[in-house]
Amino acid sequence: MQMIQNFINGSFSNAFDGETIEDINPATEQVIATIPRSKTEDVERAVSAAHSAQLTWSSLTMEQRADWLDRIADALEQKTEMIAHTESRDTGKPISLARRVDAARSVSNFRFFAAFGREQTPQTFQMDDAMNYVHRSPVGTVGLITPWNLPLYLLSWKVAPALLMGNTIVAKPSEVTPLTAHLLAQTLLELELPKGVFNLVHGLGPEVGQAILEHTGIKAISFTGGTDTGRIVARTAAPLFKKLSLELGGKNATVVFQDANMETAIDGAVRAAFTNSGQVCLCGSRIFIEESIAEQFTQKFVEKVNSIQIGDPMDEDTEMGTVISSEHLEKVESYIELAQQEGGVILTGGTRAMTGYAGPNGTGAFLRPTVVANLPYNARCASEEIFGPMVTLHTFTSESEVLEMVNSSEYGLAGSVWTADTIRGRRFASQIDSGIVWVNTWLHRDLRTPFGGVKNSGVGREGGQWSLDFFSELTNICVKTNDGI
Ligand code: TXE
Repeated sequence: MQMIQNFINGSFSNAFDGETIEDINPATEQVIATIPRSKTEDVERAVSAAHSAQLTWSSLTMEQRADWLDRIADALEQKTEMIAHTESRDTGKPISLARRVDAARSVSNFRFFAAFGREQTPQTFQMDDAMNYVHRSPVGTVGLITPWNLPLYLLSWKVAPALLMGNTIVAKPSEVTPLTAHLLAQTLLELELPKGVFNLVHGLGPEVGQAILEHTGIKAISFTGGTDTGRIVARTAAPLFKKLSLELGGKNATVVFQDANMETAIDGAVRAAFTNSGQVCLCGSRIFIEESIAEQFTQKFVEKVNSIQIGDPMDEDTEMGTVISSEHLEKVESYIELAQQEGGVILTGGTRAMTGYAGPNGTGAFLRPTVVANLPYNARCASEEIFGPMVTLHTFTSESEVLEMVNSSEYGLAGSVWTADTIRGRRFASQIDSGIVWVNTWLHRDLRTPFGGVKNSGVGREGGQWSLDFFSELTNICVKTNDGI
């Protein structure tokens, strides 16, 4: 069992009061690590270390910081297998997915921002009699709070641009999946990143997370997590005038028009629904099918879902592992029960998976991918974020009808549209209240593009230029060049 420690001012230490929390592998239900249960005092130490490092770090040139990001990417790439195994044990996700997405994307996040930083050119605006120079400076010490579904991927998505722009960091990973954040801290220690530039405090959201939000020495908060927690973050940080980026939940729509390529749409809809056991904020958990193809689509969709291989996350052939915890399993199961009360018909799934693989207690948080039909589009199960392997199917007869159903959601993060007519696809996509819409694909990411949601899915955008903007302050310096006016 690993005994994880905080990483503050370049060295590892316990929480100031020595308290710990257990970290559980959801596939075996065994305790695999303990982490510090940090509090305000630990955040205080981390912020003080970050402040001491601020000048040194921000004095480096963008080019020098980009070199650091490349060094971090190289070091993480060397550890691909370790990252994938660690993430798989901590989250219960298949090792193949952890390798392909979590490990690979964590490396590419650092690589991308290194290259993107080097491409930046100074912004100037010439007037007849003056020149405007847009000067960027770091925000200062920033707080990064991340969730359990894509632990290192989402942390690196924030750490890379924050470092690039000259900020120092106090990060808090989810208490449910702390291991790869620790691995990142170990890597930064090995690379001898200047002390205090990156600090990691582990613990519970309402304790150490809240202390980060409240600390007046932390000037910006980048948060990814649930919408309810997002409200707490906004309520706490906004009156302190911190910069805020909130990436919250989603209830994303997959819209399949009758002219869509059936095979491609089914593959895409299954992937969108069940990748990472449906625990990606971009997952398409409401599927709207044009009525004329609904029967055929539904039959083939269910066949495809039934072919998903559930089992030991460490098995290379496994396509779906567990959900994040037994508590979360119960939450998803409560929605399956609710779906039936609401009049839904379960077409497949709905029960715990008998995978032939189970932890020592004969359990593990395995749930069969679940497809529910016959629910009104505004039923609770079709409206609330479930964040598990459960989708609802709905039919429509016209574009205006489906648009109304899609936009009835309180969320607005992502969506996908499947049609042979890409002009219609683009037009329809632009009418969806959402930060990201894919046409004939899903989770096709170019890191230069804006990422974020509308409505209850969040505030602000990250990605490419938007990340650089969030992690920097802009000063316009206007220099008068023509005397006499
Ligand atoms: O997330 P939390 P939870 C959704 C999903 C899930 C629900 C709840 O629907 O079922 O949220 O998940 C930290 N101050 N998403 O409860 O609590 C917490 O420790 C500061 C969608 O696990 O939002 C963790 O590090 N921080 C989402 C982080 O917030 C606090 C991914 C996120 O956890 C805090 C995960 C506080 N008061 C869940 N309370 C997505 N958008 O991808 C908690 N935290």
